[in-house]
Amino acid sequence: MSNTELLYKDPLAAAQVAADEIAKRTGIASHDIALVMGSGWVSAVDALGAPAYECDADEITGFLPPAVEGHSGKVRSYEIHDGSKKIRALVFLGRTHLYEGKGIEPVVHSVRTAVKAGCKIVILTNACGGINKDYRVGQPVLIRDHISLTATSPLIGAHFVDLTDLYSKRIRAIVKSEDSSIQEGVYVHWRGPTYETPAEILMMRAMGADLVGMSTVPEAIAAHALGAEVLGISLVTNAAAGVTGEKLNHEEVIAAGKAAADSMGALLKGVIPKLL
Ligand code: 8IG
Repeated sequence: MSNTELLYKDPLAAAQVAADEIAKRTGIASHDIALVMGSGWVSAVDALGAPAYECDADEITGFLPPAVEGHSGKVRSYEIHDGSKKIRALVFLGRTHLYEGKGIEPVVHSVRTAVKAGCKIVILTNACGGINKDYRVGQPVLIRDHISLTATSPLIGAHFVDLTDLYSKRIRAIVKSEDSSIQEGVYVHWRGPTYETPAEILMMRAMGADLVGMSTVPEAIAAHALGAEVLGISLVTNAAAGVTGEKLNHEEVIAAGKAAADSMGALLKGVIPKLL
C-alpha cells in the first residue's frame, strides 16, 4: 500500500503506523506533548533549542508530499529540560489545510499521530484574522471556544463527542499565570482559500466570534476525541476583512509572524514545563 493509501482507508491505523515509525526513528518510545506550528509560528520553535531529531514529514506514513516542491513539512523531536524534569516534545512544522482539497484525513493526521505517539497534550498554533476590534496585529489570543463554519468533521459514525471543555480550562489558566495580559477569544473555522467578505465578518461578529482562520478546529476535535488535552493559540496577523478598510495580504501575515516569533517562542518555552 502507498504511503497515503492507508490514510484514507483507515486513518487511525495510519496514525499508529506513523507513530511507530517516529518512535523508531527518534529512539523515543513515547513523547509527552505535541506542538503544531502554523504559519507565522515556525521560527518561534527556535526558543526550544536544537531538535534531537528532524525529518521531512512525507517520509512518515500518511503525510502528504509537499504541495510546493521543496516546501515539505517537518517532524521534529525535542528534549526539553526543566530542573529534573525531562519533557519530550513532538513538533510538526506546517500543516495540511482543508482548502487544499485533499479531504479531512491529512488535516488531522499530525495530531492523531501525536496522540498515538504518546502525547497527552496537543498545542495548536495558528495565524488568524482579528474580528474583535480590541485586538491588535501581533497579539496572541488563547482560543476559548470555536464555531465551525465548514460543515466538516474529522469524525465519522455515531461518535457523539462532548466539546464543552475542548480548549482545556486547566491549560488556559496555566498560560494566563505565565502571561496575565493574554486574552481569550472564540475562533471561527473558515474553509478558505478565499478570505471572508466584509459582510461575512459582520455575520461572524454577530455570532460571537473574535478570531477567524482556516485551521486548528478539526485538529482540536480529533485530538480531543482521542483523549488529549488541547491548547489553541492564535496570533492575530491581520484585521479581518472590512475592520480597517485595508485589503488583506499574505505579506502582512508573514511580517507579523516574524515580528512576534521571539515573544511567542518565549511564551511556549515558559508554559510547556508547567503543563506536565
Ligand atoms: I493569517 O482574515 C489569516 N488567516 N479566514 N481570515 C481567514 N483566515 C485567515 C485570516 C483571515 N488571516
